Amino acid sequence: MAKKAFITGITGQDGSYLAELLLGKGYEVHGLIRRASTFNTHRIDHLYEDPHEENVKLTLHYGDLSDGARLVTLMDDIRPDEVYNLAAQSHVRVSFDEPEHTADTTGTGTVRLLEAVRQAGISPRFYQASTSELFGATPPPQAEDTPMYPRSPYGAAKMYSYWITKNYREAYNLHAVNGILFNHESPRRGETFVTRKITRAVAAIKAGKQEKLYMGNIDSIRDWGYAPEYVEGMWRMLQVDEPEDFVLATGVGYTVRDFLKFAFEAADMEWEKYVEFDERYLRPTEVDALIGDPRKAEEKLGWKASVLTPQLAKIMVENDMKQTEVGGKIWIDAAVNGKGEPLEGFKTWA
Ligand code: NDP
Ligand code: GDR
Repeated sequence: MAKKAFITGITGQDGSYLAELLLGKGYEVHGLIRRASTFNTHRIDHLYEDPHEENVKLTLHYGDLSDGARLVTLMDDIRPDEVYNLAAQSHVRVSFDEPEHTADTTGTGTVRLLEAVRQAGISPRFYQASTSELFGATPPPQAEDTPMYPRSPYGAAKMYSYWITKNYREAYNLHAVNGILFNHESPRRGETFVTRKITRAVAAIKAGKQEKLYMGNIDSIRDWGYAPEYVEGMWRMLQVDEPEDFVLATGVGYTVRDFLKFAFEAADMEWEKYVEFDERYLRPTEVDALIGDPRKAEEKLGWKASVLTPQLAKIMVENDMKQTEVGGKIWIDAAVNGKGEPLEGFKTWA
């Protein structure tokens, strides 16, 4: 019997790669999607299977983390072996504009899903998408035992999810783990996160379609890895028999300014000629520096990031330049390894 996985946030960056990875491993994958007035499944359209066919491996279910009753029904019907809770209002800057909504989705949403698992009387392995934003004001390097000090409504909501996941592990013996993931990016990254905003602008400027790029704080330091490798780490965390929390990171930090340099250089341009400051992208409280210590994941999971930030910037710029060439049509990248070869284990498509 194929293992069954349930993924919230399957339409997001990580959810789409995770679905590919699990389908490649032979799982039956179930994903939660939100009803919207326009299609929101472009990151997973290449994985779509006609539900009228036999042996369908990917099934999408309407629902929302704000709707607990729906989550109970889904857990009871699907009875998954593994649950990955990736859904969230995941934008830190936006969380200052919408703190209550962020608390409801990114915080309370997690306990709704944990409760749904408990009420359905099932005991799947449970992955919670925790974040380096939990460390916030605590200086790097940051590891699993570093004191946490979130600096945004998003970070505070994720803090609740982190602790409620641990609590369900201790209180109900649920096999629940927190993956404390540092920033990870890809050609599928949402367009308003800093890396993708930069690489899309590089492609548009190169093509003569844009003149300037307006940025906020370019002194902050982040540890940017490559998303397909991080979803592989999520899966590995759930294969360990003892549930434990893990940091995933490259272990190397760069400033936003460095990322600008890498991205513009990938298109033979100098960033200083195009970038201007706009205070609207500043945050009321900033997280100055995040650099992870991934040694525990390497020792216990055999996981190590192979794509570092300079190469990541190049992968993203190349993909955005291709997208610009094809007139902004949806162009789904394949997951590759540090040498640009197809990453093992992911479902491939025609
Ligand atoms: P995205 O923003 O790309 O995806 C978020 C997903 O959550 C989308 O599928 C979105 O659906 C869904 N979603 C949002 N609100 C709800 C809701 N109320 N009910 C159901 N689904 C909802 O995030 P990423 O893929 O980048 O990140 C995945 C998870 O990992 C998030 O929880 C994020 O906070 C966390 N994380 C991300 C890191 C990163 O660097 N990428 C680092 C550490 C943690 P829709 O498509 O309809 O909007
Ligand atoms: P982050 O990612 O807040 O780290 O959260 P983001 O890419 O939004 O910001 C990174 C850094 O860049 C600075 N910055 C700008 N950011 C954006 N978005 N737009 C700008 O114009 C800009 N100019 C400068 C920011 O101030 C910040 O310092 C991401 C999300 O994926 C979270 O869900 C996840 O938990 C963390 O990474 C780890």
